[in-house]
This record gives sequence, structure tokens and C-alpha cells, in this order.
Amino acid sequence: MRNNLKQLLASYGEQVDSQLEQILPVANGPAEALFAAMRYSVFNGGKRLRPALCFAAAEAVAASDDNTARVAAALEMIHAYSLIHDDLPAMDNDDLRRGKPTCHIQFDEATAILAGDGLQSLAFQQLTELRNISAELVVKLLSMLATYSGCSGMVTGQAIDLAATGQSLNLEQLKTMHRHKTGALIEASVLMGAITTAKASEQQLAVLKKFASDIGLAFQIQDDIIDVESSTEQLGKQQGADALNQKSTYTSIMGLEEARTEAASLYQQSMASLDLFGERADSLRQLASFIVNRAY
Ligand code: GRG
Repeated sequence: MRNNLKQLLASYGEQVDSQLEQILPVANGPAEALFAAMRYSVFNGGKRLRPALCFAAAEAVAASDDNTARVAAALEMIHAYSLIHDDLPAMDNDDLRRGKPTCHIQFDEATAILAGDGLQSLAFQQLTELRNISAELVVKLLSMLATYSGCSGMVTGQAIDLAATGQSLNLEQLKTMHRHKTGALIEASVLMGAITTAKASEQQLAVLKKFASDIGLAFQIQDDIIDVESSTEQLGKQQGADALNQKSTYTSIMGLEEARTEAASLYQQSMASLDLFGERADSLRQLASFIVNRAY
């Protein structure tokens, strides 16, 4: 029993990294820079939170297996692509990601755009390479990844964010933006992990959707809290840019204390959702606790 969060994250991280290592093209040949940029952006210290949620949701319903690792890798590649594109000069224009030069700084802008494109395509390809699973479920998973990462999810969230630059959002508008921008991929991670087992009931999926929606919002609130709590020297370019662009955040709208209370309340709600699963959901519980208590 992996009762320690560090061990849990390490174990899920190793499984998804081994899958990613096999999927990502080796950096040589005429497209060497592209493949090097894709590997650079995937293997540069991410927490692997979405893969972890995918594995833990599979285990809450039944068990995780090689197919879970493939789905987890697909989710992490979508996440990595979103960060590469988000960091570009046309978007957030960031020089640093996870304390290292962003993809377009380390390589160049064109290579970074292509690296994001390549990761996105590989993510969908992974889902076509699942084994011993019905074609119906594969289509369902493909449809979900497209829906949650695309125009009904992350890409639309990013567009809402860009359109709101320089404007102040009210709480409902901010929630709508984050439910799309970051919440959707978190929701997809939980639901796709469960669906891949082929054993999830409609009731279990409904409960997991509510869990993921609550914890997805809590993730973003905690992200804003971390930004505020960071020391001035760690604030970095992003927060400077946010202030400059007058971006609304949970802490700017609600204040730090209310934001903390809201995150705690969403965490409690998410815990209540998991009652249906008993001990099988212990890993999901640990991850939810990490999401609202993390400092990075
Ligand atoms: C460019 C289509 C497109 C979408 C970008 C998710 C996103 C949309 C942009 C990310 C901007 C950002 C930094 C938002 C804050 C919340 C967030 C997603 C943080 C990064 O996620 P973590 O903490 O990252 O899971 P690691 O580094 O651990 O992988």
C-alpha cells in the first residue's frame, strides 16, 4: 500500500515516464531539433499530476494497467503542448518554465510551435494504440480528449483568458474561464482513467466528474494562492505580466483568506464524492489533498 504521497507520485511518474520515453521520437535525423524540443518540454520536471489522477481514478474503479499508462501519457503530452504554446511570445511570453528556459527560448519560436503540434498529434495517436479494449471505448476516449482539450475545454479557456486581457472578470466569469482552461484537462484525466478500465458504471462516472470538477477549481485557486504567497524574488515574470495585463485571479477577487476557505470547501466536497468508492479511492484522496496543500 503506497500510503506516502511522495511514493505515490513517484510510482505514477515512473510509469508514465517509461511510456513517454517509448513514445517520443529519438532526437536525431532531419527533424532532430523538433524531437529534442518535444523531449525537452516533456522531461523537464513536471509534477505529472494529470497522469497521477488518471492512474488513481482507474484504481478507484478497478485497476490500472498498460492502457492506463498510455492514456496518462496522452494527457501529459496535451498538458506539455499547452504549456509550450502558453509560454510563446504571442501568448504569455514567458522565458522560464519550471525554472528552466521555456521551449522557444531554448530552441526557437517555430520549433516550439511545432513541438506543441507534434505532442498534440502523438497524444491522439496513443489512444489508437490501446490494446484489448473495444473500438467503442477507443472512440469514446478519442472524443473525450478532443472535447476536453479543444473547443469545449482547454483551447476555449485559453481564448477566454486572452480575450479578457486588460479587463477585470467577476467571479463567475473567472470560474468559467478556469473550468475550461485548466479544469477540463483535470476532469478528462479522472474520467479517462476510469473509462479505460471498461468497468466504470454511470453512477461512478457521475461522481468522479463532480470530484474532478471540484478539485480542478481548487487546483486553480491554490495556484493563485501560491502566486501571492511566493516571495518577491520568486514572483518572476508571470505575475508581473499578470499585474501588467490586469488579470483577475481568485485572490484578487476574493482576497487571500476567502480564497483559502473556498479551496478548503471544494476539497471537502471532493472528499464527500469519493465515499462511494471506499478505500479504493485512497490514492485519489491523497492527490486531492496534495492539490490543495501544495506549495509548487
Ligand atoms: C495554449 C491551447 C493552450 C492552452 C494553454 C493550461 C493552459 C492553457 C495554460 C497554462 C497556464 C498556467 C501556467 C496556468 C496555471 C495553472 C497550471 C496549468 C499550471 C501548470 O500545471 P501544473 O502545476 O504543472 O500541473 P507541472 O509543471 O507540474 O506540469
